[in-house]
Amino acid sequence: MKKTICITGATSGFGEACARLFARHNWQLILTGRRLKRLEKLKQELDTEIHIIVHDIRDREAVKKDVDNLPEQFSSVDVLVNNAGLALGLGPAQDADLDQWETMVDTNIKGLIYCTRFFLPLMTQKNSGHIINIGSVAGNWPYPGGNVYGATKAFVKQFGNNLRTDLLGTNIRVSNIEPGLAETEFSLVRLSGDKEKADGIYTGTKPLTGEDIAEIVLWVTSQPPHVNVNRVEVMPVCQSCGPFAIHRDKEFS
Ligand code: NDP
Ligand code: 8X3
Repeated sequence: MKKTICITGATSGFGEACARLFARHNWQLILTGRRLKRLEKLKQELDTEIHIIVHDIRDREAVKKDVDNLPEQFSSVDVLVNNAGLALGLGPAQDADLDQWETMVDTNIKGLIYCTRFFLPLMTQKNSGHIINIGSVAGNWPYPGGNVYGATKAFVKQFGNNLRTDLLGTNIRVSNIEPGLAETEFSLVRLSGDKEKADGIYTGTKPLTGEDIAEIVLWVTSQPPHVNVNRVEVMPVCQSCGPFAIHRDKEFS
C-alpha cells in the first residue's frame, strides 16, 4: 500500500517540489493551498493518487472540516509537511505595517498549529506518523528586517521541540527543516509582487532550490523508524552569518 503525505502550500516553491519528488517515490499525496488551478495542474501532471484541498490555513474551521472529511483512501496520513507560510516586508520594525505582521502570525503560527492539531489524531490513533515543519534560518539568527517573520519561525522551532516532549512514548516523529536563501516565489510575496526587487535578492548568488529542500524532506522521512532527525539547518554555500554589528558614535570617541 502507498504511503500518504500531506503537503501544505503545495502550489509553488518547496511544497510543489516535495509533491513532485514524493510522487516519483510512489507516495500518494494530499496537497493544500489557495490556488486551485495550480493544484489541479499538479494532479494532472503527477502519476499518483492526489487529494486536493483548497483552503486558507488561517481559516480554522475550514482546516478542521477538510481534515474531518478526508476520503477513506487518504485518511491514514504518514507524513504532514507544515510548509505553507510567508514573509511580508523587509523593513525595520519601527516602520512596519501591523497588518503584515498579523498575516505572518496568522499564517506561519496559527495556520501551522491548526494543521498540526487536526492531523495529529490521525497519527496518534495508529501510533505512527511524522510531522515535518518548515522553519527557517530566520528562526535561529537575527537579521535586519527579519523581525516578526524570524520570530514566527522561532515559534515553529520551539513548537516542534515541545511536540517531541508531548509525543514521547509514541512512534510519532517531529522534525524542523531550517533553510536559508532559496529561490521560490517567497521573495516575490515578501516584496509585494515587485519582480525586479525579488529577482535582485538572488542576483549573483546560487541559492537553494525547492528540489534541494524536497530531497532533505525525503531523507528525513527515509530514516529508520527509531531515528528522529530533530533539526536540519541548511544554507547555500554563498550564504553565511555576518559579524556582530557595532554602532560607533562620535560621542564615545
Ligand atoms: P512560496 O511563496 O513559493 O510558497 C508558499 C506556499 O505557501 C504557497 O504554496 C502558498 O499557497 C502557501 N500559502 C501561503 N499562505 C497561505 C495561506 N494563508 N493558506 C494556505 N496556503 C498558503 O515560498 P516557499 O516555497 O519558499 O515557502 C515555503 C515555506 O518555506 C514557507 O513556510 C517559508 O517561510 C519557508 N522558507 C522559505 C525560504 C526561502 O528562502 N524561500 C527559506 C526558509 C524557509 P497559495 O498562495 O496557493 O495559498
Ligand atoms: C527565508 C530565509 O533568510 O530570507 O526563511 O529569512 S530568509
